Amino acid sequence: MKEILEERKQILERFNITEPIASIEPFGNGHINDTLKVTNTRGETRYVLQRINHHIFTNVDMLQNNIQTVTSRIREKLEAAGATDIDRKVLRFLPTKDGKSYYFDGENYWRLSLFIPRSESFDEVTPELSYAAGKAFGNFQAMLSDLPEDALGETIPNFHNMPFRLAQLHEAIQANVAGRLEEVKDLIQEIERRAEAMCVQELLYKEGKLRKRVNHCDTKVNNLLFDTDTHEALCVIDLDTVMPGFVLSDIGDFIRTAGNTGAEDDPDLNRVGVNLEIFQAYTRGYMETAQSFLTPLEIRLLPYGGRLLTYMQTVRFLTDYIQGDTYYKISYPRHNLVRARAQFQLLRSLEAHAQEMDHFMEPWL
Ligand code: ADP
Ligand code: GN1
Ligand code: MG
Repeated sequence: MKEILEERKQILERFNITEPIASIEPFGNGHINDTLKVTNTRGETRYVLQRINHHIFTNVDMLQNNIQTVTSRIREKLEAAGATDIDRKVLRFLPTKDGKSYYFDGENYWRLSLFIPRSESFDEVTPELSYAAGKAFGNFQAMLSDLPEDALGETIPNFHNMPFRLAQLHEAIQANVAGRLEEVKDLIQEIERRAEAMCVQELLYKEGKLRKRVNHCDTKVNNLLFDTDTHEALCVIDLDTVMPGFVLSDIGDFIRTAGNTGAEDDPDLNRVGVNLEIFQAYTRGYMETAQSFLTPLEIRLLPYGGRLLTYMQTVRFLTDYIQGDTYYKISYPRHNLVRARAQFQLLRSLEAHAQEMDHFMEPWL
């Protein structure tokens, strides 16, 4: 235990920190990076130390540049709007002693940000919190909407490109390296049946009917911090995937995570389904801050966004399962398959409620 702490402290020493540190402990439940919280000897959590997964984010310089661009733009906008308490509303990353935005220890890449005090994130939300989240994510997109087109790189190329994700699934099926194909044939069939309908965005883009915007691309409900006392939405975090993409990604991932009555990896499929109240509250909040820049087509497609991102996640979890679990962190051997089946169950529920959800968009059309 002591040795691990010493090792972590040595990493921290590369950054400009002088106060005495008591603990550096794992934090959060992300599937990609490793997140640690840094607490001082007075018991105050002060920093968040993250080990970047450089197998997935292969261009760490691009990644950190993106984050720098995004956080400084949001900071500018908040300052211009006369906001107070800005370090709780946008992440602040701390440079290393030699002025870099990350530290490379010869094997791993590390970055450090200020911990936002009196804040919390949730895996489940009430309609009130969902409404606040909608406003916050819409506002996030609005604040970044005037970034020049080449301001951000694609940190993971083709990240939310549905035809590309299907091609990856097909490659995994062909190779069948882990010999797991037989037990997932039913799921593959269901995926194939929906493939064409789920690749509509890329077609609309080619036809010039849909544009790309700066998106967060990972709007899981726990990537938003709320004020512990007032429950106002404070700060959008986990900025690794902020990049140009389709606007449906961001409403989609929120519905997929917050608008699910079960867990993302629920082994009990009876618990999984769409929570329409959460969808409605989120949409109301989102439309308040995003209506000004959305096109009527984008507005009409918002419920489709929920289905699309849930479908995409089914494909991604299943692909990883077939490939032998090389991408997502897993907690037990069939975890990725359980995740894929739970996501598919949610998709079916979203499909069953598609008309109602489409109808809900009418006031804005
Ligand atoms: P991951 O890649 O593990 O999802 P996140 O950046 O989302 O990493 O952080 C994981 C969790 O840690 C978040 O859900 C949030 O609860 C907490 N967290 C992250 N950054 C901060 C911060 N700057 N201040 C307070 N809490 C944070
Ligand atoms: C990953 O790191 P985390 O847990 O916030 C993934 C998302 C998926 C999500 C599924 C870079 O997000 O795209 O939607 O898991 N991030 C990356 O829970 O692949
Ligand atoms: Mg996260």
